[in-house]
Formats: sequence, structure tokens, C-alpha cells
Amino acid sequence: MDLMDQISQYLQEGEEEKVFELVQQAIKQGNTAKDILNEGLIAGMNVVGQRFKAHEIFLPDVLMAAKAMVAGMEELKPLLIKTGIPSRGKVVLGTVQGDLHDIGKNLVGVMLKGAGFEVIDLGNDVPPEEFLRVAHEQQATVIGMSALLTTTMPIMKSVVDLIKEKNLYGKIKTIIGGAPVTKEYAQEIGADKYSYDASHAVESIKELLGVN
Ligand code: B1M
Repeated sequence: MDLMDQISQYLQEGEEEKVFELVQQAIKQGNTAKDILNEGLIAGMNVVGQRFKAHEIFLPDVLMAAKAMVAGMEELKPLLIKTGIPSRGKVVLGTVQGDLHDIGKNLVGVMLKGAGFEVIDLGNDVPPEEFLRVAHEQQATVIGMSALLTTTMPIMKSVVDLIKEKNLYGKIKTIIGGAPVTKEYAQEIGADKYSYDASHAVESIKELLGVN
């Protein structure tokens, strides 16, 4: 089995230490952070999602896999974040209210920092007003929202509606993402951008802010 498949396999089994070690090994062997992330960690997590949906595994298994994913991501962080780049803009980031899934959101944060953006990460379960309050306080021009549950997606609309209500539409831009979110949904609720993954989110935010 190749190293990426092993990372994926151990992640599926929730073997945190093994994933950590193998990611270190993959880095030493010269694999790129992007490949380790996509072909190892995310590939493994996708299988976990499918097996959970099919009731082949249960919530504690998903939690263990998530912990293994976080362990692997910790090793990749320094490779994804370059230091000393002047700030290209401020982004307020969070997983919306009622939603505790933060792995994808954290990845978006890491990639944004890597691209030189200042990220104010509000964590998960973030109420609409909190996104607005912090964006206003910090004079951030972009709000990034993540949702992994179909039931929490409407909170994204609440944030956009609140922006409109406060006459800040166009001044504060929004970008949304997460597994159930689509481009069509972004258009429907009036979000400025939708991104399907963390790298694409960086490109979209650059477009929103007119930086390259
Ligand atoms: Co849960 N979960 N989960 N879960 N979980 C899903 C989302 C689910 C699809 C699993 C399934 O049934 N197949 C399902 C949702 C069904 C639905 O609504 N359609 C589900 C469910 C049902 C639940 C619970 C309700 C289970 C229960 O309690 N019975 C519960 C809800 C808790 C809550 O939030 N209130 C729950 C709990 C959990 C854990 C806590 C165990 C754990 C989360 C741990 C954590 O995040 N710290 C967990 C996990 C790990 C998953 C799966 C397996 C994996 C999610 C993940 O981290 N993927 C997930 C299945 C799946 O998505 N395939 C599932 C890896 C991550 C890198 O991808 O987050 O998609 P993702 O991020 C991507 C893109 O989406 C994008 O970039 C990232 C990649 O580069 N992206 C953005 C994300 N945010 C973005 C923001 C952007 C731009 C791009 O701009 C700002």
C-alpha cells in the first residue's frame, strides 16, 4: 500500500499517532502538503463520511477519525503557512450556529493565513450577530462561513440578511462553503462567493478583495 493510502487507512481507523507519524514520514519523503492533505487525509475522511452514512460505523468512530485528521493537519500547518507576508486583508471566519464541524473551516483558515490574509477565527456554533459584531469591530471586509449540516445552512442566509438590514451589503462581502453548500445556494441567499475547497476559497477571497 502506498504511503497516502496508509494515511487514509489509519485515519479511517482513528489511529491518531500512526497518522501523525506517517504524515511526518510523507513530508520527509518530499510529498507536498497539498498531496498529503488531498490524497491522504481528506481521502480518508471521505470514506469515513460514506461509511457513517451507510451505518457501517458510528459517531465515536467518526470522532476518532476527526482527531486523527487534526493530528495530521497540525504537521502540515507550518508548510501551508508562510510567515512574514504583509496582510492582504482581514477575514472573519466561523462555522455557523448549531454546527460543530470545524475541520474544513480550520483548513480554510490555514490556507488563508498561508496566502497572507489576517484571519479572525470565531470557531464553531457562531450566531449571525457575532459574525457581524466582530467584522464591524475589526473592520474586516469579508465574512467566511462554513456549514456541514443541511439544517444549519439557513444560518448563512440569516447572516447575509443581517448585512442587508444594516446597509452593509457590498461593504462586507460573504463567502460560504461546506459539503452540502452549493454555488446555486450562494446565489439564492445573496452570498458573494461559494467555494468547494480551501484553496479555491483563497482564490475567491482574492477576487472579492481585488488582490492577487
Ligand atoms: Co458529522 N455529519 N455529524 N461529525 N460529519 C457529516 C457532515 C455528514 C454528511 C455525515 C453523513 O451522514 N454522511 C452528516 C450531515 C448530513 C446532512 O446534514 N446532510 C453529519 C451528521 C448527521 C452529524 C451529526 C448530526 C451526527 C449525530 O449527532 N447524529 C453530528 C452533528 C453535530 C453538530 O454539528 N451539531 C455530527 C458530528 C460530527 C463529529 C463531531 C463526530 C465530527 C466533526 C468533528 C469536527 O469537525 N471537529 C463529524 C465529522 C468528522 C463528519 C464527516 C465524516 C467529515 C467532515 C469533515 O471534517 N470532512 C462528515 C461527512 C462528510 O462531509 N463527508 C459528517 C473533512 C473536511 C476537510 O471537509 O468540512 O467538507 P469539509 O471541508 C471542505 C469543503 O467543504 C470546503 O473546504 C474543505 C476542503 O478543503 N469548505 C469550505 C468547508 N468550509 C468552507 C468554507 C468556505 C469555503 C470552503 O468559505 C468560508
